[in-house]
Amino acid sequence: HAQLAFASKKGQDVAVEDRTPEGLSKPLADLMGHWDNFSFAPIRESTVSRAMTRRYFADLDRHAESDIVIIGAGSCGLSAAYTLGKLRPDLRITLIEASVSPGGGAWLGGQLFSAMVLRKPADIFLREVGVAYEDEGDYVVVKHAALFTSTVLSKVLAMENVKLFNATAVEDLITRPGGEEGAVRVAGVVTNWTLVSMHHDDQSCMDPNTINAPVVISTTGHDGPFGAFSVKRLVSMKQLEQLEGMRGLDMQRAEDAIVKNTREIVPGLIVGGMELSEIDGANRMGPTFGAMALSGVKAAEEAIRVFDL
Ligand code: AHZ
Repeated sequence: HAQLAFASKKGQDVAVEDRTPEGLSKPLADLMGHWDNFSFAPIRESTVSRAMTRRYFADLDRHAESDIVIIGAGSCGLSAAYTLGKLRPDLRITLIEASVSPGGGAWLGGQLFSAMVLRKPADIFLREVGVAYEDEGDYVVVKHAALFTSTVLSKVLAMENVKLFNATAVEDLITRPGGEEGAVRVAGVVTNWTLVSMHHDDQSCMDPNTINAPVVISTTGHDGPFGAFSVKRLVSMKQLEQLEGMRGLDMQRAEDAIVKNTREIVPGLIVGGMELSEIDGANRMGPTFGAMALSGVKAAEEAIRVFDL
């Protein structure tokens, strides 16, 4: 029998259960067909509230001092979080996503089509996370982009040292004076509920919250309603002269450029994924995701290098 490990009783981690020949766990199989006398264990409403809020506030408290913050949980941010979480279980990693649903543009393969295309050698990342694909020679195809995203997401969420705060927008960067006159290094992020961020024009005085971290990875995508957040802020705080602006679509060139250029842009701030194209004037690649996965891997590598300095 295949066995399943899962959280069961309060304070206990693992119960191992037998499975039926069809592969269902025995307790689930036993439940089926017995719905007439079925009822849930008792609950009081406040218990549910406390179960959520106690954990959330403990997480806020713990992650107020993080080792690495990742802004944006799209395909690049999730790949970075996965790689970092795996390589460095000793680090406290905070993933902040403005949308309620993490995943960015990686729930569909392109337009409204399902399949996700990744050019080799990004198949290495698919094997790493355990996502099946069809091998088409120079490229591989995952049957649904949501399979890629949900798999990476589930692995990241299960990591002890990673916390995702979704529905939370990064509104600004925390900075400290850098080495040269006028230069800064990034030392964390300024956050707010996304719905609050969206109402600064019609509500007054909704001050944000903060998270300190010596290393921040920004993967907020190309410019748009939510995108290119950190690099636009670097321009307004005079750390970048101007953004080159993302260029037109050229799959062949775009993906190599994004991976190659994934780097620390100002001390303490690493930029990956399509946000980079706005700094460097790189092409977009459209619906092929290999560069997002591998830029995430490289951003994680860079973050560890900077953290260990
Ligand atoms: O919600 C955004 C998305 O989930 C999130 N985000 C943006 N601004 C944020 C902020 N605070 C917190 N201020 C923020 N979160 O960042 C995520 C970016 O995901 P994405 O999928 O847009 O970017 P990516 O670089 O991971 O992947 C790009 C995928 C693309 S775009 C493209 C093209 O246009 O040609 N081709 C590909 C493969």
